[in-house]
Amino acid sequence: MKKFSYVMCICAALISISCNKKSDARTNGDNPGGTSIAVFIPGSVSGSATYEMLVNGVQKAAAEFSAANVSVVEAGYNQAEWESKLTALAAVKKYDVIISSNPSLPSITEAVLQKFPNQRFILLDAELSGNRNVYTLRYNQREQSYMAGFLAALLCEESGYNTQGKAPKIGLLSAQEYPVMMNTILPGYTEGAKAVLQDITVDFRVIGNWFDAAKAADIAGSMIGDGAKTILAIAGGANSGVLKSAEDANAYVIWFDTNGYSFKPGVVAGSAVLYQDKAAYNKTKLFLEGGLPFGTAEYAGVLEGYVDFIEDDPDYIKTVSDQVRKKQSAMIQKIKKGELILEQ
Ligand code: RBF
Repeated sequence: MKKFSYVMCICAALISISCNKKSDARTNGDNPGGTSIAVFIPGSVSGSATYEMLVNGVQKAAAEFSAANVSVVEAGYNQAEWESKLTALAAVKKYDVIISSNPSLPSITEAVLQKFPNQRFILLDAELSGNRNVYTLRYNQREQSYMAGFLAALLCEESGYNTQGKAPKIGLLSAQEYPVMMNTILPGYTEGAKAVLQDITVDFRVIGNWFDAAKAADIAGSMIGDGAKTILAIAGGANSGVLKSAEDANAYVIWFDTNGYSFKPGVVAGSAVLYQDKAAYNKTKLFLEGGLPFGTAEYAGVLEGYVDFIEDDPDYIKTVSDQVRKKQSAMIQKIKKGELILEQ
């Protein structure tokens, strides 16, 4: 009898472990008993800061769990192929979760879920609520772009444009037009700039893809020639072309998403960043522990520690005058203290 209850106890414990495991991650043939994660890159990892951070964060979290493995799948730059590639990934029914990033993923994911309703997704830099198998995290990009625009206008003001009889102007060069760009980033950048110089204008131009550095260099050169001496570059792999033109013409570039000062010291004058590596790590870890709230759409900004402006980099201190850095810093402190609220 004693032996029987002992065996029953062990059986109950094993069933409980296997149930817990199941509620967290389904098992599969390639990784029996483990958790398989696919990172779906809508584009290419190299040169795209948000994707590099995504891969690093997921891999770091998975490394802490011996039974977790990660496959990175690059879908390339042809956006027309993303839905079929994501569908194919779900169709193998091998991955406990597919993790991806960019604001176009929610609608593609919804289409995939029509065919594979049990596939789970973690989407960063994206928003979709109310789907039981999808978790999303969106960043406060009004704050991020406001900080970039504020600095761009301070640099414009310092350049003495008004003593040369010129109108104040800054630039934003984007790879493509997309809703977050048009409804949040461009307005946030303009708003930050106008907080410094009310009559400033933003020269907004579009490349048409996320990889053509030569085209980006041509357009940036033309923007600088037209009077925009500071350009915010949001073009992934094409950003290197903006750096090249700015260096040739003694202009400045504001970097977005990651710390970019070292890419061209003296040219990159600001870095308004997202800590997507931290988000990818935290959310993957939570998933592996079974605690990620699928079905919810979270939102994080400066106060939550996911959006920031890098002020302590030696190249920032060398490139930007004391006077401009002090004004930029005072604005950042207002956001950090909750005195300047930039809700999205
Ligand atoms: N950002 C990149 O750095 N590289 C990319 O290849 C890239 N592709 C994108 C494709 C689409 C359809 C959309 C909507 C955004 C893309 N982004 C890309 C932008 C990224 O999600 C984010 O908005 C910007 O990096 C600014 O934070």
